[in-house]
Amino acid sequence: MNGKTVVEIAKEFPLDGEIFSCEPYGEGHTNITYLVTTDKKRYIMQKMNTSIFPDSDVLMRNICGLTQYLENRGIETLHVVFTKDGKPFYRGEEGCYRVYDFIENTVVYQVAESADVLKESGKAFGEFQSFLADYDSSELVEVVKHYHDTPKRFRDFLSSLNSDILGRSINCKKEIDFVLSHSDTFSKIVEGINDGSVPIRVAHNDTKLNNILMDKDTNKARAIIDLDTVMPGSLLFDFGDSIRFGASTAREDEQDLSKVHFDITLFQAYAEGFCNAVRGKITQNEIDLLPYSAYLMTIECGSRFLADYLSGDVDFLTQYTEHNLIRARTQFRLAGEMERQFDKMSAIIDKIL
Ligand code: ADP
Ligand code: GN1
Ligand code: MG
Repeated sequence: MNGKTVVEIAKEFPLDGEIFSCEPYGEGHTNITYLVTTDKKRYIMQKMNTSIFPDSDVLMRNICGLTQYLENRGIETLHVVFTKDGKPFYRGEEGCYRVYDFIENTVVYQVAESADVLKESGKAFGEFQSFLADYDSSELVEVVKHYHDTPKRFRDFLSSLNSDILGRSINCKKEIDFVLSHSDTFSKIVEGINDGSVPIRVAHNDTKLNNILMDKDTNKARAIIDLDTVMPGSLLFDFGDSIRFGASTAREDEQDLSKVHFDITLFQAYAEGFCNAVRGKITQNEIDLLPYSAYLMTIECGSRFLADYLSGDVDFLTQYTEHNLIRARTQFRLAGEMERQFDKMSAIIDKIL
């Protein structure tokens, strides 16, 4: 492709020092992330995913507003580096690129190494909910409509299945059946939002454990990142998605399913952190739906992975052909185990709140 190299693009930003490397970094599924190292500082540069977030201007306006708001309140957050000509991102024939300061001395977990790590992340995501409670949501544009509209995600799944453009459905009959046989359980939260029984709040909407940076020395939460999807939503999406990813004994793309289990101790740890942070603000109806939200977010994400596998891997970044199918399998395994432990989850929540 013609156009600038990633190093040349990085030079569009007023970085401190001379660039000596620009390498792929991290395990996000959406944006293409690079670690840019100069002789003085480190930065994160991202090729923004303009197929999922087509309006980069609006997206970056959301992020700048939000990070400014958090920074003004002394909360550590992403710091956007503007281009040399004063723009929040670079746009060229190569695509759209943005730069953040690298938040140093932090770690990101792809799997919860201990219950304490998960409890700490629960506390941080719960507090994030509270910090944003007063954020003027008219400042936030809904950059992706129907993001956690699970019945719509199901319809999208059906259309990928019907098209089956690569003939991959033959490889995943069991997984397809799992989604189809659970489709009557998908609408509870969206219905609650529509009838007003589930309040709309500013939510992060993508609260997996690798979207939070923890301090290397203390293991305390430092910053919540990946703010692309911060939009009006439900607290239940945030709780549920964290459980989906964090209360698993294995990575999201573990190929050996015998290693993948929903761990009720990890659930309890996250629930304690999160619920204590939203105590007094969460409504009884939300409390009652917390266990279901974990199950729903897990099955929703599994259906999205499977739909993307059927559609030829267009939404999620993948490293190999079956990657999305492998991810879908872990999600369905977890969702199945959650279904069988609903009562235990409810008892834990009742005890905390
Ligand atoms: P995606 O939207 O593709 O998930 P993220 O914004 O989550 O991309 O970034 C991918 C990974 O890059 C994160 O999981 C984290 O490891 C790392 N990362 C992103 N931003 C920063 C930052 N400002 N400082 C340190 N690490 C970061
Ligand atoms: C994506 O971008 P990332 O990796 O943090 C996805 C989430 C999914 C998640 C599954 C914008 O998150 O919705 O839950 O993968 N983000 C987007 O791991 O679609
Ligand atoms: Mg991410």
